[in-house]
Amino acid sequence: RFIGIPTAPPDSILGLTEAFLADKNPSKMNLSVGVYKDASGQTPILKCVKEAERRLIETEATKGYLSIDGLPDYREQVRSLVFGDSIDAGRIAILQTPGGTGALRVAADFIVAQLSPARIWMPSPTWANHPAIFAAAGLASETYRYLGSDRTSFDLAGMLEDLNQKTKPGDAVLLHACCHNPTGVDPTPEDWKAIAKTVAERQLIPLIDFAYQGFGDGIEQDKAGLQTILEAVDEAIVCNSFSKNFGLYSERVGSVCLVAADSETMKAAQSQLKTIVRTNYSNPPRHGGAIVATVLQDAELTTLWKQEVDEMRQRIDALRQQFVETMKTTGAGHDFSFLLKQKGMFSFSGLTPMQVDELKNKHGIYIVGSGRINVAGMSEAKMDSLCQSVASVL
Ligand code: PLP
Ligand code: TYF
Repeated sequence: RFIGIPTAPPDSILGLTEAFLADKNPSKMNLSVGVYKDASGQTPILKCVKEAERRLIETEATKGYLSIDGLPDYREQVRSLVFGDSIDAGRIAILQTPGGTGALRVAADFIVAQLSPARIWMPSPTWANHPAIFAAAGLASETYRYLGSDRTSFDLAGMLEDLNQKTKPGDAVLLHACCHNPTGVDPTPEDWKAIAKTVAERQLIPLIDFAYQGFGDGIEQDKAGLQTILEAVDEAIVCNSFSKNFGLYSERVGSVCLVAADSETMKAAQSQLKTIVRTNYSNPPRHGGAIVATVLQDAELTTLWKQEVDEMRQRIDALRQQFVETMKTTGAGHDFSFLLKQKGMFSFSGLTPMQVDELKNKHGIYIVGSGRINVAGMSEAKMDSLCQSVASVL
């Protein structure tokens, strides 16, 4: 019977947007969910995407099913964008998935089906959906230390100690390729070398979540950590997403990429990944993948895309600076300059759950309970009022 089914708790991040929409405060601000907004507060459709869509409308000849692993042109572009020529294409299986979330779920199902009794080690903290996805797939998860006790720096020593002392060979380890969600705290290139060495020595399988390529230091630069890992190991899984860097949030486009030691192993693993997709959503949606492929196959549109990603990243950096500077003028006496070192959309502000609650209830400012602020949701025009509100709860 349906009667008696208990109500599930709302998503800790998306649930806040529901509350935000219902809030009648005229000066409300949503700095919770990780969505980019421009100066007018809109989440724009990129110009390169609009142009690709215009071309697709003219040329698209069918809405027939895609194959289980998606559009071949899309997969080839993902390979080139994420891996370049550093790895033999015959070792990489790529499947187009419904967003990065779809990729993570396929990866988790694959680990459970083929690598049991593996566990996955996640950074503490991590995106709240990570443990939820792994639990839904039946994949046991554990955490390793990531954020330092000062809440603003990376605890490399803690991470390595946990991986060295607690993991078993064959366990998976979740790594954020760049723009760590929720902290914005990323390893340095030197840190990545030490992480790669430990991952290889402990015979761990890296599951690299690459949802923010281009939002850290740049499209090419943001691959550095992933490349260091792939130089050290011969097996890995990479989950990428085009939600943020193409602004294709609702089109649901990403991919799960499996790197194997040789092409025979890759083909066997690929067949298993396809089985998982077949029994889940059958095959991916076409439109988002077709847009990404159209842009990345065209030199002019690719140039435009890179400019648009650079613009988004530079705007976020500018907002970070403006926030730090404006906070200084409030007289709150709290230095936020650690935000300037953080990468991507998010920053861990250090605000406590009580301060977060007060911001919401008194000022209509919504940030995630952990104190995570979506910097990409701030605006130049509302910066003063945001900083006054933050100062008043400090
Ligand atoms: N991984 C991380 C770390 C994320 O923050 C997100 C955010 O949305 C995703 C994966 C999934 O992205 P998508 O919206 O493409 O499913
Ligand atoms: O962390 C974020 O805000 C983004 C968006 O269940 C998101 O990754 C948040 C929650 C969720 C799905 C996407």
